[in-house]
Amino acid sequence: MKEKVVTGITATGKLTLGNYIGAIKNMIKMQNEYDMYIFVADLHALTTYIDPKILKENKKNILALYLACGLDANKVTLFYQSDISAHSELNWLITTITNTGELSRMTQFKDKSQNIVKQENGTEMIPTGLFVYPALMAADIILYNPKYVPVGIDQKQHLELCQKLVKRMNKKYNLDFNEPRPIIPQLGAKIKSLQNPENKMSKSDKNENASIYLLDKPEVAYKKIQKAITDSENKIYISEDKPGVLNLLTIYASLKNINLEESERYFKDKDYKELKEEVGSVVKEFLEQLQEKYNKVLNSIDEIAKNGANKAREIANQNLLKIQKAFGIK
Ligand code: AQP
Repeated sequence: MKEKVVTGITATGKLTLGNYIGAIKNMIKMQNEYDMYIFVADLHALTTYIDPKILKENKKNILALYLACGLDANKVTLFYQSDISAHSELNWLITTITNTGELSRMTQFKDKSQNIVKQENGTEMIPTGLFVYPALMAADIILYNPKYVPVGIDQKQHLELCQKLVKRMNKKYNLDFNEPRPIIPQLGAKIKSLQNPENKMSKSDKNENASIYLLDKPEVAYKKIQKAITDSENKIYISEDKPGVLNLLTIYASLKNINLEESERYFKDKDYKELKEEVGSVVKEFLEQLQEKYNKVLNSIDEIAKNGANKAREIANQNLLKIQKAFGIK
């Protein structure tokens, strides 16, 4: 029997090249070997005061992009998180075994709570949902009892907390759920912002030039690469001290399916102008092909989400019932 794998992407915005290289590409590589449950995390997106109309659009875009990038609905189970009510139900149970100290140590909470602040009657509001995000993420995972969870580096801390919570739940309630292990891509686990290469490329970055969106017009994406921040040395080699150059080398390597050293060798005698032109062309070509497929799959996503939810619901409900019985509420 194939090992189970669970993973998802939050519907907070338009997907970026970082989401593709750091997450989706890995899912595609794994889809023949594993029994994969891949969802669109729309409940998680609500932690950011998102406009309901935009959230609705994002959900569909992400599902269509999963398919356009190469996920095959006959091999993997694709669904919207909110279609399976077990996610919300288990979330509550998980919060009862999660400590506030653990949640307040999450770096994503610390970072995001500085940005996702709403002013109401002059008071700053940070949503409780943002604070308990890792508990919902743990529920998302536990419901399918996977062995592995593919994530980018930024989600590693949340996954470590999930392992801790599974251990705690198993011990306290005499259960035997797997402590899920992360699978982190060797290349591109943290694609950086084009405008501030110290930070990761993020779909909710306010600066449009910082991220390549998978649905950017290809020529716009090309221009963004030409504007990418590098440094003044004009020499191309791998170094953590040259995050802008390293980022472009990584993007090139990932889209060309070569390793970072090969990418470095290829650009060794070239200058930054040539680097940006070549990376820009590769990105442009990638987006052209992707968007052609995207337009073809748009009509099929509702049916795919419905079938995926039916399959996911069955497993999720079975595991939820097992946990509810152990907790003493069923
Ligand atoms: N820049 C990145 N490089 C590599 N991997 C990345 N991921 C996200 N950005 C990069 C990986 O994509 C998966 C889905 O992420 P998510 O959308 O659920 O949450 P996130 O990590 O918070 O992604 P964003 O784009 O930064 O979203 P916002 O702006 O909403 O916070 C994860 O595996 C993540 O590691």
